[in-house]
Amino acid sequence: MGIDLSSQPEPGTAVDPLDRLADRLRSGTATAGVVGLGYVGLPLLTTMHDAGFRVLGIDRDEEKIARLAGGVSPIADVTDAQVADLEEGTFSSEPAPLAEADVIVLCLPTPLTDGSPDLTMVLTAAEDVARYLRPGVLVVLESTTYPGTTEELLRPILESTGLLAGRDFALGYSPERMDPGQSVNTLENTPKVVAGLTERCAELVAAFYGRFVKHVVVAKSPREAEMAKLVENTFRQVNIALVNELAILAHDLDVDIWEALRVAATKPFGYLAFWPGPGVGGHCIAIDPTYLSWRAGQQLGYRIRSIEHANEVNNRMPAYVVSRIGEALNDAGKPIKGSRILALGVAYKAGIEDLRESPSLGVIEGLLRKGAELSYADAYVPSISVEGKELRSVLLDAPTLTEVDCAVILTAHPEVDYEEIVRTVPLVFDARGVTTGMNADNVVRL
Ligand code: SAJ
Repeated sequence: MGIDLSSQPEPGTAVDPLDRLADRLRSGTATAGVVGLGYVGLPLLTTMHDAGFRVLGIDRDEEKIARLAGGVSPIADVTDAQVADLEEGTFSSEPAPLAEADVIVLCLPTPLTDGSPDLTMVLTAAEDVARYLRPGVLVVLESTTYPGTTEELLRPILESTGLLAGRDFALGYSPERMDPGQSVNTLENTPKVVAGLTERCAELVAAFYGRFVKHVVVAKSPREAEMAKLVENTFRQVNIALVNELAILAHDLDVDIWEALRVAATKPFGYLAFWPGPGVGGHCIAIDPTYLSWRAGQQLGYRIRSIEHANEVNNRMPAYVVSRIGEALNDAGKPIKGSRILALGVAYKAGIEDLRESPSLGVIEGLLRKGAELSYADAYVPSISVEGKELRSVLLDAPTLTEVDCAVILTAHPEVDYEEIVRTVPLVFDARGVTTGMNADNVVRL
């Protein structure tokens, strides 16, 4: 087969490094590296592999790397088989293999430390990338962060190498839209917002994700893409806080909030259903909106009051749920102190094992502080440590259920038989509305 000269440069002319990258993306011969192999990075790595990329997985957590190299996945959304399917040598706890990558995606956590954005892991990873950056590489940040991060923090670190973004290497931003614990919204079928520092960068980011995402949406610049992600999660945080505050009001007005929300949800336009709960967990909704409010404070001297208020309402829910459980036990003539209480579900949401920021832990701590004899059951979470105690998940069998005074539904994992819980336990407090269809006088709902 003859060489296709049309793609070869004229003799004596240097190949534009970004053209070479475009060729590799187009021909599917690019090597793609992911830095940060958590809930976002690991699914991205396996999806890129399935799309034909040679992939590299970098994570500073040596134990995680050892498990991955052994074919074991640390998260429910990626199976052991998917990990084992990756080539030998895919994983490394050192950044050196990035020297072989044509595309490098940063998927590092962006937590809050003392209420302020903590970009330490992103910036450390950027320093690692800079050590191995070459002409013709595309660097994309996926971590959720405030508008301006890619251009004002990432770009200078990468350009400290002397390479210029938009000329020697491409730089972009693309927010993650993972929805942990369910398989309907996949990486491939969820529209992916992308942005580039320059138009050329945007083309390359779009070409990269277009290899495995059905619908790529190009934003005007990284700032708008960074902002879009925070808008998405702030929307959830504020609306969850709204229904939590309305749940408190409805209780005081003797209104069944679950029934009111059920019928409200029949409105086919201009409404999106949210549901009250014991609070907001996860490393996204509970944290990301504060990045926006913090940035406003840092740059403009004012905070976003709807975000601050939503944080305050949601953060107050665990204590409110403890008070309502106390009220329900009191009505049954029992104090919290000495009552045998079984907490059902400790993960931050149904169907997953993730404990981060879980409001269930706040409720459990509150009940322990009031002297409850507390046990918990969560098939996804074998053990927790709260108030200096190590608790192990108990089996939801008859001996357990007949021994407790009260069961509290904090995270409604789908596998639990809530009808049996209601039939067997003398008092059930339901903070998730999973018993609304049951006519039982031993159930109290949030
Ligand atoms: N929650 C409520 N009431 C609701 C919805 C959620 O109390 O009506 C609570 C949940 O129990 C959980 C927390 O809020 O503790 C967050 O729930 P979530 O459904 O937002 O779940 P996350 O944080 O795992 O995933 C979200 C994604 N969820 C959906 O779009 C459904 C999405 O916003 C982001 O892709 C993701 O955060 C992220 O990574 O930003």
